[in-house]
Amino acid sequence: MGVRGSKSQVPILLLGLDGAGKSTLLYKLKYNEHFTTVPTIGFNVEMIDARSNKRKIALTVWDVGGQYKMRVHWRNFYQDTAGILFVVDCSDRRRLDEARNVLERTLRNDLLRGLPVVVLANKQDIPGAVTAAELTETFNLRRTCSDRDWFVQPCSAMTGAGLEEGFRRIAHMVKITSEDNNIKDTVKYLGQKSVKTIRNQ
Ligand SMILES: Nc1nc2c(ncn2[C@@H]2O[C@H](COP(=O)(O)OP(=O)(O)O)[C@@H](O)[C@H]2O)c(=O)[nH]1
Ligand SMILES: [Mg+2]
Repeated sequence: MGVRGSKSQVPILLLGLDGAGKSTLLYKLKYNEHFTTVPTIGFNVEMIDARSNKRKIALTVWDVGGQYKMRVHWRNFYQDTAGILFVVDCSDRRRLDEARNVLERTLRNDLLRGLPVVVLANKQDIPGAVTAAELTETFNLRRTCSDRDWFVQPCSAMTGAGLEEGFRRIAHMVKITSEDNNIKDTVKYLGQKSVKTIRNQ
């Protein structure tokens, strides 16, 4: 099944600190396998089939490296974004503050104003991981996200639990403008990358 067709391509940003599990969860969702990931230099891009209400859409998920030196590049991807997935390593309590600061700073960007956010509370398979409810409190999301739709989804990129729910959630939240919105360059780019098979829901 081709990815272009008449389906709307919806660009989603996948953000989070390095080591949060972004690459792992993309591979798990797409190939249902555990890949050995290497720190992402630059970015990964994957297309995930989804439905937004009754419409078939393809989420174009940009996984931009989370390492400190890559974060300055995140804003280059903001322009066409329809929604944000923010991944948090819930087993690493020492970096929660850093994750929170990065999320807050990101959401302050004008280009991302009002866009829906799903926070993926990842690594729930690890005993002692911060729960979705705790994360909501710690990140003070009711306040930080008061001007947008938001949701916290517990998940494990390792087992796959909660991943589809998280992606389904963002798919429902995004606003699809038109078939030919300004993401043609993205599609062109992906065409060159010869995207392989995509999962059917
Ligand atoms: N136990 C556990 N480990 C995970 C999970 N998600 C990712 N990891 C591990 O965390 C490390 C960083 O993952 P990676 O996907 O490279 O993070 P990224 O920098 O956000 O892309 C890797 O060793 C993964 O195997 C999870 O849900 N549970
Ligand atoms: Mg990565």
